[in-house]
Amino acid sequence: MAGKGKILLSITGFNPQRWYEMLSEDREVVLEPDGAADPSIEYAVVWKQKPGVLAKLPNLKVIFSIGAGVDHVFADPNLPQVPIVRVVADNLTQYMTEYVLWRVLDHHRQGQLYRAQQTKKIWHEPPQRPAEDISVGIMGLGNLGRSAARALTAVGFHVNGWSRRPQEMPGVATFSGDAGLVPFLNATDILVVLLPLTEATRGIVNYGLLKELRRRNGLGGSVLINAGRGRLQRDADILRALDDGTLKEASLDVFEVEPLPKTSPLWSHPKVFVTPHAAATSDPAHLVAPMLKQMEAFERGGPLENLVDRAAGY
Ligand code: NDP
Ligand code: OXD
Repeated sequence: MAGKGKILLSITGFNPQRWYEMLSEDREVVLEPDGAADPSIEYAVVWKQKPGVLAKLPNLKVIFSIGAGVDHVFADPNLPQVPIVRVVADNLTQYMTEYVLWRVLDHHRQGQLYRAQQTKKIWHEPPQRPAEDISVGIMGLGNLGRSAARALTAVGFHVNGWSRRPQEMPGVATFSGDAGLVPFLNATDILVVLLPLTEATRGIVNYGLLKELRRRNGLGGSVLINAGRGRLQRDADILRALDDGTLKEASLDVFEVEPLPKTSPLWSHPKVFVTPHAAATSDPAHLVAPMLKQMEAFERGGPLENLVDRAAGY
């Protein structure tokens, strides 16, 4: 471990034990508050770090987010000006792709209806339609959005994608920027949100946006699936849209406030499927090794991969 930069592990919201054990196999790791101002700390591995803790480190060189999203890192108003590396990993991408496929297929194959029928012992077969009749629109055609798009096209869905900058993707109709948003929504039956939370995207999934989705379709309405971030959406607007028929159903993995308060009507809404920010878990068994590899490469003078663009906020 001699000569290797020390790591500060700063995690809130869950037990960091497994991350601590695995990182410690290679380098010295300190947990707050012991290591908070230690000059030998060169790396920080974080999830929702305590605000101000990183600014105290005089020799911090790189911040590693243990998630793909980095809004939790930027929430710190005293964030030091060092590179931020985020997670881009096959394992995490696979989890998210599975989640998106699962939710899209469940809505497409009318899971909600069959579950309701089963509770009443109703034997009734509604009409079926092929995947190719349904357009799934993915907001956020990045690492996770592109993988989900590939899986959905392989099943036969028509797929639209929306991104900040123009993108090309075989088999996917792509839209970008403010000008592309309404045309993208107007051509979408099932909306999948895989955007990062930034100043530009906060609250974007609101009633006005949901109104633009295509409702006259084989599904009998439009569907929202959000696995990006909760503060991309307005929970109250989703409830309003579900109650007035603007939305047929929703699958929500993320919420404005997490954990979702027990008083939220989303918990018991018959048209809502809730998961607890569990679409794609950051598993240290898959993510620690590439993180340590990056630290080693960085110490040999190599470039960092998966860097966050601080100006864009993701
Ligand atoms: P990427 O950075 O690879 O992709 C982000 C995509 O969003 C890009 O296509 C980008 O456009 C687009 N985008 C960003 N800002 C805008 C904007 N203002 N307007 C239009 N498009 C925009 O991120 P990932 O795919 O790796 O991850 C996406 C998000 O998924 C994460 O930020 C995180 O919040 C969430 N996530 C949720 C998890 C969960 O368990 N629920 C697990 C993992 C991630 P462009 O291509 O032009 O850059
Ligand atoms: C992530 C997450 O950003 O799990 O990776 O939310």
